[in-house]
Amino acid sequence: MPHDPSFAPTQLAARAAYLLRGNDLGTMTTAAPLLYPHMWSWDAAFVAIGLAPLSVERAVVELDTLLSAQWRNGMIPHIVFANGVDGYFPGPARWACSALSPDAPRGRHTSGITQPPVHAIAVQRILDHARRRGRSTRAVADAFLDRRWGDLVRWHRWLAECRDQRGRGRVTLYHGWESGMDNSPRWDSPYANVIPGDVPEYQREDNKINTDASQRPSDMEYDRYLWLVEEMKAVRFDDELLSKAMSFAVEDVFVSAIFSVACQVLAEIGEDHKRPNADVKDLYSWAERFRAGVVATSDERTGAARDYDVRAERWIATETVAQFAPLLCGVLPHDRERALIRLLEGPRFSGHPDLAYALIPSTSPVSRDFRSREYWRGPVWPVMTWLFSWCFARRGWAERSSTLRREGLRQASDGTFAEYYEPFTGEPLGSMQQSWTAAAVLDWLG
Ligand code: 9WN
Repeated sequence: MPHDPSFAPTQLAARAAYLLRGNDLGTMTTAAPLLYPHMWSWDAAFVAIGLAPLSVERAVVELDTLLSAQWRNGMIPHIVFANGVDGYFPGPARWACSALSPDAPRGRHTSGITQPPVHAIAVQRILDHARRRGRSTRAVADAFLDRRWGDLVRWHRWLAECRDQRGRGRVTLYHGWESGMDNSPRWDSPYANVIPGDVPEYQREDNKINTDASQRPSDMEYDRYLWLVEEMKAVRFDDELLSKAMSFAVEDVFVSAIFSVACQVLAEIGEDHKRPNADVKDLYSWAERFRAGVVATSDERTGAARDYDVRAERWIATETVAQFAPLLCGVLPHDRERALIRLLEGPRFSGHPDLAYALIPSTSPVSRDFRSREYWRGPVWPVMTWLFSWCFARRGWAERSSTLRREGLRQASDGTFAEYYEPFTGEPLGSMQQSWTAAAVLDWLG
């Protein structure tokens, strides 16, 4: 049974704000208090989106902290470690980035991989909120853009050049963690070809905090995750060498769609704020190239998008949320788009009759890969609901967007701010008090 809404919107917003304050270490917000006690890249962008209605100034600080850990080659790392905080594995010692890579930042510990590029969306939300505030707040947002424009373009250039070396219009990932959907069935077949060699001994921390094994990736999965880290360290995280050395290499259609949207958003910001023409032109051209890259993966009849396994030279078709990537960036011919929307809203996804809320499960409940409690293999992730609802609003689909918002808020009204939810019972799972869940609520109620 779905939860009875226990919190009214104003109470819920107040609790969400209180949560973000509680997870705030000063200049960074942890992704969650116990399970994730550091800053994660795409979490930080969503957190900034949630902070913007509360304080544009604090939202700017969040992105500044993240960008101050940007690598010299332009990569935004997937984790920026909080100084002196333990409790997460793999931590800075295991990654050893600054010892191995000349590109790693000096005064900050980070991981050596990346995450989905949603940051331009956060910049846009910050600028939008600033416009409605007084002169001094607007000045803070403008100064941020002056200060960080070059870094944001470098970030996008790194993705377009170093992570699409063959110019296919799709972002290549070398670790499932880079997709943000760590153990999605999307990666089962590429991971089957990752044969862990000599993985130095390790102790997981995550399963000491979340002790229900049915909610987290398995030990076998972790061996592979850690082996890929060793493969990266062996080539010192070098962009050129990674493309040859890694036993896991996939073109991620969902990240590619996000990247296309983010390039478009940043280009529009650049135009509005009179940034260099050459940057704006590059951003528009990447937006276009990655849109085309996404459409090229889509099934002619259903519109469903696929990932590509670079190592096995094979398309990966799975019934996951990533199938809907083309709906984010808008590329499909009309009929195909209609078919894909029908798939999204039909019984294989958000229209499944047994769902507690009409939301998009990470994996289709009718797929044989579906596991109702297991991380990215089935549960509904509120942050995904936010992303789809924002993209749909941008595409002019007001009703579709507000349905997701309404259902997302109904789900969140239990007040747990869970990382993910069981799709049929609405049971909150994973970490509670997850920052990006609170951020989604704040934006929706903002
Ligand atoms: C590994 C922080 C992150 C999210 C990811 C989510 C999870 C980490 C983990 O937590 O991943 O990066 O330890 O499981 O999959 O999307 O950014 O919230």
